[in-house]
Formats: sequence, C-alpha cells, structure tokens
Amino acid sequence: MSNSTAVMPNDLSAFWMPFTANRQFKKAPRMFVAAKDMHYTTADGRQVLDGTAGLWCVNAGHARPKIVEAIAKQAAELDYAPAFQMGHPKAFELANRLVDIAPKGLDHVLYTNSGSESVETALKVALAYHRVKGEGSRTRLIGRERGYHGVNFGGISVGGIVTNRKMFGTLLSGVDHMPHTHNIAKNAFTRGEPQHGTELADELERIVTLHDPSTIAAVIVEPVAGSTGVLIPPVGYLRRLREITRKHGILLIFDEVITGYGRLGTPFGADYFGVTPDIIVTAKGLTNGVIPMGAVLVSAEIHDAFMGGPEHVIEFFHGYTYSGNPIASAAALATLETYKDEGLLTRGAELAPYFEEALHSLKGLPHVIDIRNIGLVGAIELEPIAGQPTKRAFSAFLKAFETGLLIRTTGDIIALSPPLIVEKSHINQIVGTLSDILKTLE
Ligand code: PXG
Ligand code: PLP
Repeated sequence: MSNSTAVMPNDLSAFWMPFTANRQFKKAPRMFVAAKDMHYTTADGRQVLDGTAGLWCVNAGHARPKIVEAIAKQAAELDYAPAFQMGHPKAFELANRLVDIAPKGLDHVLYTNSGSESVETALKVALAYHRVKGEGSRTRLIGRERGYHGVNFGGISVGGIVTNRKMFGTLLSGVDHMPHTHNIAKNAFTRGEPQHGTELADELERIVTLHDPSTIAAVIVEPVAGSTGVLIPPVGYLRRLREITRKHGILLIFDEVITGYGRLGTPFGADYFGVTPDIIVTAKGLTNGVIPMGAVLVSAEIHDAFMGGPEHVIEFFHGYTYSGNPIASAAALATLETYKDEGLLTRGAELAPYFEEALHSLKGLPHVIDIRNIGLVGAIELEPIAGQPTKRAFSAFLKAFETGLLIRTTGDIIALSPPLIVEKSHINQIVGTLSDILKTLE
C-alpha cells in the first residue's frame, strides 16, 4: 500500500462509527482519501465509482470547483456570524434562491444542519402553527411504517423503522402511523409508480376518524421512501393524502431529504408528483453534501400565522447555533449555481429511461425478487438468506466495493442513487458490476 502511513489513522477504536458494523469495519477498513466527480480514491489507490452520491447527497458529483472556491472564499471573508438576532447577506440570498426553485406557495425558509434537524424543525413548526392559530388541541403527528425521518426523537417517533426506534423508550406521545405501501406480491418489477396500493392512503382517513381531526397537527411522509429501500408511492397515493389532509385542516409535510434537489428529475418530489405540501423538509443535496446544512420550506400561510404580536418579541422559539452558517450558505449558493449551470435539477428526467432499462435488465438473475426505479433512484431487492437477513445484500456491498463500485444496502435491498452528473457509461458499469456480483452471491 503506497503512502498508507500518510493517510491511514493508526488506531480506529476511538471513533464509534454511525450506522456501521464497527467491529467488522475495523478489522478490514474501507477508507476513502479523495474524490472527484463520479469517483472516490481509496486508501490503497483504487478508483471506486460512486453509485450512491455519497449517502444520497453529492448530487453534483465530488469536488466541484464553484463549491470548493465558495467555501474557501467565505471562510476567509466571514467565517461565522451569530444566527440569533443578527444576520449576514448570504443566508437571505440563499433563502430567496430556494424559494425561486421551490413549488409555488412555499415562500419561507428555516435553516438547520441536517435532515434530522430539519425534521424536528418541521414538526415543531407544525405544532406551533396550530397553537398560534388557536387550535392548540392539534398535537398528534402521523407518520408511516418504514418511514425514515432521521435519528432525533421526533424523527424516530414519526419514523417507522423498527431498529431505529425499539431501543429508545416511549418516544413522543400522540403519534400514529399509516401502513407502508410496499407490496412485492402485486407490484414486483414495476417501472416507476406502482398500480396497486393507492387505497392505502385511505388508511389516513381511518386514523383521522379514530383520533378526530381536531387532535391532529400534521402528516409526514417521504414522497419516495429512500432509506428503507426505495418504496415508490402507488399512482395517485400522494394526491389522496393531500386531499385528506386539506379536508381536515391537517398540515402535510414532505420529507424531501433524499427526493429534493433533482433526485427524481424535478427540483423536488412535490414537482414530480404534482402535489404541494405545506412544508418541505430538505438537507443533503442542498450543499451537495459538502457542508452540513438543511432547509425547511414553509408556506406563507404558516409563516404569516406567527407574525402577529409585538414586533420586538421572538415569533418562534427555535433555531440552531449554526442556522444559516455563512460557509454553509456559501456552499449552498454555489451548489444551486452548479445545478443551474449544468441543468442538474432536471437532468435525471432525461437519463431516467436509460437508467430504468439498465436496472431492469437484471431481472431474472439469482435472488432478485424485485427491481424498482424512479428518476435516478433504483433498488434491487434480494431474497434474504434463510435465517440470516441482510447478509446477502451486505456481501453484495462488500464485493461491489472490492470491484470498484459503491452501492448502498438496507436490509436485503440494494439502493442506487448516482450523482446527477452520471453518464450512460457509468450506468453501464454499475449494472455490469451488479450483474457479475449477483451471479456469484451465495
Ligand atoms: N429524512 C429523510 C427522508 C432521510 O432520508 C433524514 C431525514 C435525516 O438526515 P440526516 O442528515 O440527519 O442524516 C434522511 C437521511 C441510507 C441513508 O442510505 C439515508 C439517510 C442518511 C444516511 C443513510 O439509507 N437519510
Ligand atoms: N447544549 C448546550 C450546552 C448549548 O449551549 C447549546 C447551544 O448553545 C446546545 C446544546 C445546542 O447547540 P446547537 O445550537 O449547535 O444545536
């Protein structure tokens, strides 16, 4: 291994890694030391194609010049400005640029440092909104089974991934969950939105009736559930959720941490599905993953409801030390510019048919029980090894990494979400590598 002493830490034990099999990793570490455009460089000098845009966040590819320059320049010019009762121009400029690309009606922006914080922020805005409107009885939050809304307490309460919840006590009270929409028996190998399951949206009506609408503040869903393994909503499902929430005065929150910023071939998932929620939660692609930052987009109606009362009084008691941090704001502005220069917020739409065709060519290979895709997101679901769930997909992950491809696995599902600069040749490489691997998996 050349140069390894320069780049490899000599003791891996102190860092308790997130969502990682720590002991397995530390026995055979997988380290990246550099990245450019579609590729990483490993510690032993290999190139690895990024099939996942980092963790679904590096939408413009790695080390993009405008973003790199903006961060360096901003660090030298104004490194930090207090976020409370003080401002700096780039945070305002960024909010305007976000409102420009957001679905119509989402006119205000709150900043955070991650998707998880964006979720907490959105849930708190929703609760406080009803309260300032004099409907303080609306305290319940409705999520969905298999939903992922980050790892903080609000997010795991409305989230529906059992492993992320079960260790942590009783969580928020007053939360209920809709059923998830995954149905391999009926929808396996569907291209795009599945035909079966639209009626599952009516479960919301049932839950609302059970608790009475006057007790419910908000419904939160991912337009396409990402982390749990790419669950694409049935045709008309999100529209139905919108109708039910509107009818009952319940806020609809789209968690677009993954679907935001071009992933589906539209700026936001809301655009793809033609459904506008009251709040959109974002992070990840906002800064191309380069600097931690999230943004919560809210409707004018919600914002304006807070703007009564004496003008010297804080309207919403919430925010972070780093909300709208100057360097993060500069990175986000440069990211949005890069997206604009290269048409990346809609490039996925042009490539989606090719991506779809390529992915579905894997049908019929050993263990493959479903393939699904939308925009530049895809998933290949594998039959688990009996009694050893997750093992088969994790082997695929390790083999892919050894063969020069980064994929993501969750359960026995392989998820793909390449940077939006991906070329057809990269798609061919992704699918070619996966095809070889699937043929050799236990
Ligand atoms: N909401 C959604 C819909 C997400 O996908 C979060 C909130 C939380 O964001 P932060 O920035 O706090 O991680 C996410 C994050 C994966 C994977 O491969 C998915 C996420 C994060 C890391 C890995 O499944 N989603
Ligand atoms: N904990 C302590 C002791 C703090 O003083 C603060 C912020 O001032 C926080 C937590 C919250 O940190 P942040 O604003 O970065 O989320």
